[in-house]
Amino acid sequence: MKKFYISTPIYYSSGKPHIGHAYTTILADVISRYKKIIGYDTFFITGMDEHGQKIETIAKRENISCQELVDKNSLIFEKLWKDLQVEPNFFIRTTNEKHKKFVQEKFSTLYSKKFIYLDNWVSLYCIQCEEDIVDKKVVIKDDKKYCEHGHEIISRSEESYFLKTTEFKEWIINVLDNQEIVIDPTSRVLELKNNFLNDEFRDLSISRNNLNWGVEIKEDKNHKIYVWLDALLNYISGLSICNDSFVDKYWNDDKTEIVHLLSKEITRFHCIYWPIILKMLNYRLPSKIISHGWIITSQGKMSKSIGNVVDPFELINKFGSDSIRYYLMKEISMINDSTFSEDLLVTTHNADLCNNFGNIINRTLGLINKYSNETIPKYSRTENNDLVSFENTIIDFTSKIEKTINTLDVNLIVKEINILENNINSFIEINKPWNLFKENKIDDLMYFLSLLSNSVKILIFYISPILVSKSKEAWEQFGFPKDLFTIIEINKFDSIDNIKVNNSKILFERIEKNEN
Ligand code: ME8
Repeated sequence: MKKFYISTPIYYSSGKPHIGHAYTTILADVISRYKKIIGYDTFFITGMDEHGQKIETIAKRENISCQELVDKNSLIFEKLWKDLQVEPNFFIRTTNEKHKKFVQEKFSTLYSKKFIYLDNWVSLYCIQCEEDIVDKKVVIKDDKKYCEHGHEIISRSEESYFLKTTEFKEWIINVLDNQEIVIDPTSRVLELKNNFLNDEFRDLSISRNNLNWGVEIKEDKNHKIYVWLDALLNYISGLSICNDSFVDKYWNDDKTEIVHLLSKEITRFHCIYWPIILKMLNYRLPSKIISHGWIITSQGKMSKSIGNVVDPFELINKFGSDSIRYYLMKEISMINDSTFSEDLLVTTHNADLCNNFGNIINRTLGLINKYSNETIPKYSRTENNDLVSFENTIIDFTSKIEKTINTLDVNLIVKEINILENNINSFIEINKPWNLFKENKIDDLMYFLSLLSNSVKILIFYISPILVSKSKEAWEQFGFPKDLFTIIEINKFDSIDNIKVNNSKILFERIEKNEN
């Protein structure tokens, strides 16, 4: 069986999740579900990045322990995934004892291989971003120094362990140039080379000696491992925590397709440092890194001080998880920044889900009830060219959609599903079953209903990774058995012969736009 492993970034436990976290995680969930329905053995991981100075500072401010803070926030993230029907195979937390041990072991390996050395670290540092800021990127305002995201930065000088990343500079440039890891969109490669793999590229500082809340270095108890080495290793430690054989199965096997999903601000850690760490540890490289754009709002980047942070829990209460999933997968570009719009979410819900998908289900069930005694007719071809040509349209769709799924371009998958829906609507309008009935062309009418039911079966199957709960409801309304829900069965036109359909119920209620 072909294998597929997909990860999201592990999110900082310092705050609550917003729509950006929801977007990446839904996207990973959707891609993983798509791969699964076309026959892959998939593993999907997400989780929490729970160490570092930011956590320490916030815990102190809230007068609770760091552990209490990360426990509290990780529950909120987990609840969000449940409410959004995101179902990871594993939810990793970097405070997990087995993860910490894994990180310590890998540090020791790197240390014994002499990829790590102790030196003095002098740098400008952003605690919010947990990263060093090179001089070029410092923004000075009113005599204070800020990073490009507007956080105030500090100067620090302390002893630190460093990873000899500079030794691998030429190697990583070659990896990126030769697409040994496919970076999507490819334009990010040039950005990485221009902005980071230049004369200012330095060895990576991987420890702090003034931090309490971090993984202890066994070789030197005065130091804690600095967040990025700890965090990046989750992609392998998570597998090993889950099952002893999973590192071999989902990582070490060259045939496993490994995909990391993240957005542009942390591309450098995933596309430069992570491959170098893997190389130093003799692990294979990921197959693809998808670095999507940001969700912004009409007032610009989301920020607490502007008060424009979009809360996914509020959206779930208003619209339900399927509509949010669908809107995000259709309207948020996987490449460029996109503006979040609640107005567009409502429009998409009404137009695509009520008037189109929901209506197709309702209409098809209505036609079966009216003309075929609530039973899907037996699949039997007639000479009617319009009907035969629609059968070919469906076959074309199923062969094409599998290729599109393998590109992992969810925007494109939704486009193809929308085309299928339009074809189904035109099929009804052009062939007018009510006329076939009036003209007593019963064989054509039965063939029409069989094709229509098959096309809807295929539509429900291929929309199911996005509309997780409504697709189940639609499947049940048709009375399709559960064991038909496989890529092999879905392509057989006679698999739903003589199935008695259930009553149709409205799947999506229209939402009135809030005019304020
Ligand atoms: O960076 N639009 O965690 P983080 C789209 N712990 N996606 C967004 C977004 C937005 N406006 N804002 C955040 C970290 N995201 C580290 C990662 S991984 C080894 C360690 C998503 O909580 C996007 O996927 O800041 C981004 O990369 C991630 O959340 C950053 O989450």
